[in-house]
Amino acid sequence: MGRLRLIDKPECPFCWRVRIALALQGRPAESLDRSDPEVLAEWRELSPNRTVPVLVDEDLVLTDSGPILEYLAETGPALLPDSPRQRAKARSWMVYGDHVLGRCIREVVFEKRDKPEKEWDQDRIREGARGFREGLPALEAALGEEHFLNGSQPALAECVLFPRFALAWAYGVGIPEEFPRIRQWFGRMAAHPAFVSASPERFRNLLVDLT
Ligand SMILES: N[C@@H](CCC(=O)N[C@@H](CS)C(=O)NCC(=O)O)C(=O)O
Repeated sequence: MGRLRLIDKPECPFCWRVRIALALQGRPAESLDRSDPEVLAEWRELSPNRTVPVLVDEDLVLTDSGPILEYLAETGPALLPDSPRQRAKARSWMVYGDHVLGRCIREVVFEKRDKPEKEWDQDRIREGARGFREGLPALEAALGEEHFLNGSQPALAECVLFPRFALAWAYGVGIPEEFPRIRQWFGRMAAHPAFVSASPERFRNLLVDLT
């Protein structure tokens, strides 16, 4: 396998999860910011579904973070456990990350991101934050005594979930005190070198403040 290239957008949670996976695997990859005009032209040629991330491995071009993460897991270490039961569980957490947490927190991010505060739709923000928090008891219960969802090391589920929590936190939706295991788990990731290096620059300083 040659050097991987990732067509990337720093704060996109789908790109962010791929960067974490690459960092956890210790796999060198070139991150190409899609906003660069040359990269944009290449992305238009390579991405039939017009989304980032796109992973290029020599003549193999993969679009969508789902297949990209599966490919990384099948061709490198650290992302998926050996047991089929545990693998299926990790994939279930990915769906939870997108359908429960992601769907709610994007409402908050989209509402706040490009508007002055006085124009924010507070109902939309409240509703997004409420939905996000309603999703947390299931994760709190699953974390148990282990440091991470799949044991002592972070893996695929954390790649997907961490950006959702980091974005939530940066946009004013923290983890309430009634979820101590999630708070500790998030803190462990925020201090982990792979998660720090994969985070957008603006977030790196915030994460340092947190730990
Ligand atoms: N299901 C896709 C979703 C990717 C996605 O929606 N990416 C957004 C950025 S966060 C995107 O490319 N939007 C269109 C654009 O930025 O031009 C995946 O998992 O990769």
